[in-house]
Amino acid sequence: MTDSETYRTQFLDALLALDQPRAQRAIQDALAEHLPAQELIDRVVNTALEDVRAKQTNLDITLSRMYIMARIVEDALNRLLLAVPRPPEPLGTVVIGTARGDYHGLGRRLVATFLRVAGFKVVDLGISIENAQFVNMAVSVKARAILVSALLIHTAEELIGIREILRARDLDDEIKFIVGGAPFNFDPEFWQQVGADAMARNATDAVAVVRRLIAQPNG
Ligand code: B12
Repeated sequence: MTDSETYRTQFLDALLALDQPRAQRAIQDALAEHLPAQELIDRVVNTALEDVRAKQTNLDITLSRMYIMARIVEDALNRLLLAVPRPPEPLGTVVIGTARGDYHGLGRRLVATFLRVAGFKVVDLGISIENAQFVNMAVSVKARAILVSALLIHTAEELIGIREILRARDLDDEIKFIVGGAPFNFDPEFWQQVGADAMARNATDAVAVVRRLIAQPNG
């Protein structure tokens, strides 16, 4: 029996070598050994991603390599998603998207995938989304939270508009507003300046924050 640490090393090596078939094999072999999918997400994929993020922060990884790695991680998570036992009812619906004028999509897609794995119903609007669109969609699908990814400082600053719309429509209590992305990781108090209810530094923390703020069965 091989433990998750061995698969973690195999997965990370494959990731750093940009070798998608080898990364897939590590995940498939681990599943064939009956390691629980949730354990593989936490101990294999997520810890490998943290290593990669540390290297990215030290500028050891180029942008194009980062892009390929994020796609490999997304593919692994989508495979694991199929193997994770789902709660009998969705834990709640959330709307996610990237801020207007912002074309960075990798972090948002990872957060969306982690939330789906955790049992939330996720409506992903994609990139460059207007503030009003977030609120309109949240109302229309009865979402309990709006999650916005912003990687550029100026697109993050504009998110105060979401709080203004929520307040004007008296939706502050019903719909939580959560942000994430590089500017919020760089300045740990910035989320408050844009009127958010919370931020999270990574996809695992995003799940914990959403659980804390909204989790209860509502479809
Ligand atoms: C890859 C990348 C790109 C790619 C994006 C590819 C794509 N399809 O997504 C491309 C090449 C397109 C790009 C373009 C640009 N980029 Co760029 N990019 C990056 C880079 C290197 C990595 C971002 C990334 O994908 N990381 C990997 C993912 C997995 O991590 P993440 O996004 O941080 O997401 C995690 C957390 O932040 C969190 N999270 C993310 N979103 C959310 C949302 C919620 C709700 C929650 C709770 C959590 C959460 O969880 C995620 C998973 O763990 C960053 C550097 C950085 N440090 O972020 C620069 C960076 C964001 N880019 C930057 C810039 C300047 C640009 C350009 C303006 C460059 C140019 N001159 O054209 C353009 C802007 C285009 C536009 N209008 O959007 C700057 C922004 C600086 C600033 N002060 O605003 C950065 C910080 C680089 C730098 N140090 O200068 N970029």
